[in-house]
Order: sequence, then structure tokens, then C-alpha cells
Amino acid sequence: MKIRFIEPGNRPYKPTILNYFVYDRYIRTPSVGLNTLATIVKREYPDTYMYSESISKIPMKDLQDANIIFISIFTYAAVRGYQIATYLKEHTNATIVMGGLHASMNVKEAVNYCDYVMLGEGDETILPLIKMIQEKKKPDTAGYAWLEEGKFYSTGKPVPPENIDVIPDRSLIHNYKKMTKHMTIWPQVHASRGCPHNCDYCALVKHFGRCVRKRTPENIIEDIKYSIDFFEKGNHRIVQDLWITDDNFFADQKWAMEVLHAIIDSGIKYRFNIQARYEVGFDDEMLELLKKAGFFELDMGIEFIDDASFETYHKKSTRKEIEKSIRNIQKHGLSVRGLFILGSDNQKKGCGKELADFVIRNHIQGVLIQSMYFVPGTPAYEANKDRLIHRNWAKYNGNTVHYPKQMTPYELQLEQIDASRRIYSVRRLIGAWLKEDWMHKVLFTGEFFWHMSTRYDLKKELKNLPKENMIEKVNKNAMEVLHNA
Ligand code: B12
Ligand code: SF4
Repeated sequence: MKIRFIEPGNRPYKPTILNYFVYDRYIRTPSVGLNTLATIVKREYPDTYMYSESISKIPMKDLQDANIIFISIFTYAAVRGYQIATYLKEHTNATIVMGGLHASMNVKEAVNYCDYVMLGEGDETILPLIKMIQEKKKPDTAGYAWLEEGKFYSTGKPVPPENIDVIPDRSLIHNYKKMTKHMTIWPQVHASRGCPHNCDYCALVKHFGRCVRKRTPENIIEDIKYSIDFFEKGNHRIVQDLWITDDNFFADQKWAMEVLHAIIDSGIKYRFNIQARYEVGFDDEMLELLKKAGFFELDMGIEFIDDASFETYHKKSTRKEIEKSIRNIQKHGLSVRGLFILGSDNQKKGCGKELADFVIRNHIQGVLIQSMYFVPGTPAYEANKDRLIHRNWAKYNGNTVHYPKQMTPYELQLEQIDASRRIYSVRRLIGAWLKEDWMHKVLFTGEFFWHMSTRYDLKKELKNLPKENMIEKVNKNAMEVLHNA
């Protein structure tokens, strides 16, 4: 049995000197989720291998005689994923299986491009599917969907796995070891899945559920050690940093402390950053442990800076609490990175400058700014699906894709560009070199170029964005109907 795994990119991989300096143009870190599944499959089927367009081209030659090809898609990679799946269906005899957040949440769309879509997390359902395919049987347990003579069949979403103690075997990913000399990719470990909150726009809580499942501290430590080793051996990395990518690592406080104690006891000397909600900023004991374990930065999903937006999307936060939390985190010697959304119904023209002022005033060191976007299956999508400009998923990578209430899409995209330009200005770059520590000098410089490339893409998209707001659009359409009548 020859089994291959493919992670399509938002755009295909292209080798260029820029990949050494600019993250996210043609280079990104490969999927830990798909790598985990490949690791599970490899135990039973030795001829298993993975390609990720984040770090290499996909050699179609190797896929020609594969028996099963698994393709993973997030929304931003769906168009490219469908393109690859269509090509492989036409040019190979392999059974094509799609999965991942977008395929699972948009199953009726994805099923048109492959033989099976796998629903939810694949850890416990992937081996049974391979067996069914080998035995030429149709699935009769939860977790699968397919088309038969044009009719849609689904066995429903499976129960999420409880035991997720799998260490992804990075050596299964083509070209990965070679690419670890690029400072624009970095080690990452995913320690838990699920989040007890329920923000309206969040696809994750729909995909992984509200019940938090955790890996054991021992398993996480082993993974961290392996991951660091994989990146460091044979390289001279300037920035030594491992990213714990959980969405809400601190949801189970007791477990989070156990993991931090385990890192301290293991003697691992490395730098870590981690995603967090603002509440952790009020937990002094946790902050002290984080510092002791080598964490230097918390990546806070702040999203909005006005209380009205928090209320609109049921994000349990307030601006005042967030600012208080940031101050306390910084007092403990940790820096804060902000993850933001622009384009809520409550925001108006000028929100880009307001965001930049907030970031600068609160000394937030690094930002990801993303336009509001709605993923099918989320409450925010149901409420806003009539306001999408298009469903070209390839553009759902930070661009404006909807009609905001109080601006035109064109204006919203300009606000994003404005915020990025103000935060990553040359003056602030010089300031970082004069005032920040070594780590943040390097990080700010890298992000300065990353944001420059992001702004270039955002500007390129401007010409496609409507310069009218939703009401003007509806009125114009009504006038056209009247006129034609
Ligand atoms: C690490 C990370 C990144 C990394 C690496 C991404 C990667 N290659 O996986 C980097 C930094 C590159 C990144 C970038 C971006 N990201 Co990101 N990222 C994440 C993060 C935090 C963790 C991913 C992860 O490891 N998950 C854990 C594993 C276990 O889950 P998984 O990958 O989904 O896999 C499991 C299941 O889904 C399933 N599965 C997955 N694939 C398949 C395939 C088959 C065949 C089967 C059967 C099952 C299956 O089984 C796996 C194991 O259970 C997620 C949030 C999250 N929790 O997922 C956001 C997330 C994936 N990112 C997101 C976004 C939007 C982006 C950006 C567009 C942000 C931006 N504006 O720049 C960019 C896009 C990059 C690009 N241009 O291509 C969104 C995607 C939303 C969506 N609807 O698709 C997420 C979900 C965050 C969010 N809060 O919404 N990201
Ligand atoms: S807190 Fe974060 S991960 Fe949890 S539901 Fe809200 S946005 Fe999603």
C-alpha cells in the first residue's frame, strides 16, 4: 500500500532567496495536524510520506502509483487543494481523500473534488478508512462523507479522540529537515485541542469542540525535545524559539501548570511563545512559571479594541481588562503579541489608526491583523453570508472579503494597510534597534519585511474591492431591477 499526504499552500511553493528573509510569501511551516495523521498511518503502512507546499513543490511523479492520497485543507488553501485533487483524480488511480477544517465544515463542497471527505479529526478514523478502501467496502462508521451517483452520503461527525499523545514524525515531510536552516520557519508543538469558549466567528470551536483534550506532559516534553533537535542539529539558528500553537493552552489551569513544571524539570533551555486569552494576565503564579520555563512572549487573541465589537461577536473580553492584563504580563518580563481582526460591524473609517495607536501605546511587540471573515458552519457566517463579496477561498487569507456595516470593503482594506504601515514604520524599526532586546530587534526586523510583503498583497487586491457599501449595493441592484422592468 503506497500512501501519500499532501498539504496544499495558499499559493504553490517557489524556491527563492526571499524565503530566507520573508515568511509567508512562498514559505510557511508545514501542518502539524497532517503530519500527525501521517505518523499514525506510517506505523501500519511503511510506504507513507508527506508533501507540504509550505516548503517544497509536490512531485507529481511520486504520486502516480499511490493507492491513497490524503489532502488537508484550511479555507485559505481550499482552492489550491481542489485543483490538486482534480488533477490527481484525472491522472492517477489513487483514492483521493480530503479532510481538515475547511473540508469538514464545507463537506458538501469538498465532496465534489474527491472520493471521500473525512469529518472532524482523523486520528481514530483514518486507519479504518484505509482498511475499508483496501477491502473495497463503503464506510459504515461515523466520520466519512462521499457522493455515489450524485447522491450525498454521510456517516456523521465522529466522537473527537481523547488520547492525542502522538509525536509527529517530522522526517516524514519531504524537504523539511533541509528547510530548517531558514529562519522564516520555526519549530512548533500543538499540546491540546478544543476551547470552552464560543466566539461567534470561531471555526475552531466548531471543528475541535468545546471539550478541551490534552496531551500528557511527558508526551509534550518528548515532542518539544525532538522538535528542537530537528531544527537545531546542523544549523546555526539566530532566533531560537518554539511556538506552542494551542488556541487556549490555559483553559485547564492545572494541566497548563503541570506542563510548565515539566518543561522546567526537563532542563530544556529554549525560548517559547504561546497563544493565550487575556485572563492569563491576571494569574501571577502562571506568569512566573512561564517566565521560569523560558517563555518570552504571549500571543494574545485580542481581536477587537472596542467593547461593542466584543459584545456583537460574543467574545468575553473588555478593552479595560485586556489593557490591565497586558500591563501585568509585561511586569513579569514577558512581551505581548496581538492577534487582531479589523472589519467588525461596530468599526468605522479610522479603525486602522485607532488599532495602531492601541498597539503602540500598550507596547505590543508584533501583530497579526486579519480582516473579519466568516467560515461556513459558524454563527457569524449564518448571520453574514449575504454580505460576502465572493466565495473565492484563496483570498480568505487576510483580505477583506465582506461588506462591513460602516465602511466600504475598499475602505476596510485601506484601514488594514494603514494599521500595518503605522505599526511597522521605518521610525519604529529604528526604535526597535535602539530600545529592544536582541530577540525583539531580530523579530521586529523580520516582521517589518513580512508586513511589507503582506501590504503589497493587500494593495494588489484593492482594485477588486467594491467602493460602495452594502446599502448602496442593494439600492443599486434594486434600481437596476426597476430599470430593466
Ligand atoms: C500553526 C498555525 C499556522 C502556521 C502553520 C499552519 C499549518 N500549516 O498548519 C502558519 C503560521 C503558517 C499559519 C498561517 C496562517 N494561518 Co494559521 N493557524 C495555525 C494554528 C494556530 C494551529 C494549526 C495546528 O497545528 N492545529 C492542530 C492540528 C492538530 O489540527 P489540524 O491541522 O486542523 O489537523 C487535525 C484535523 O483538522 C484533521 N485533519 C487535518 N487535515 C486533514 C486531512 C485529512 C485527509 C484528514 C482525514 C483529517 C485532517 O486531523 C488533524 C489531526 O486531528 C491554527 C489554529 C488551530 N488550532 O488549528 C491556525 C489556523 C489554521 N490559521 C488560520 C489562518 C487564517 C491563517 C492565515 C491566513 C493567517 C494570516 N492572515 O496570515 C495564515 C495562512 C498562511 C498561508 N498564507 O498559507 C485559521 C484558518 C481558518 C480557516 N477557516 O481555515 C486557523 C484555524 C486560525 C483561526 N483562529 O481561525 N497558521
Ligand atoms: S477564545 Fe479563541 S479559540 Fe476559543 S472560541 Fe474564542 S476565538 Fe475560538
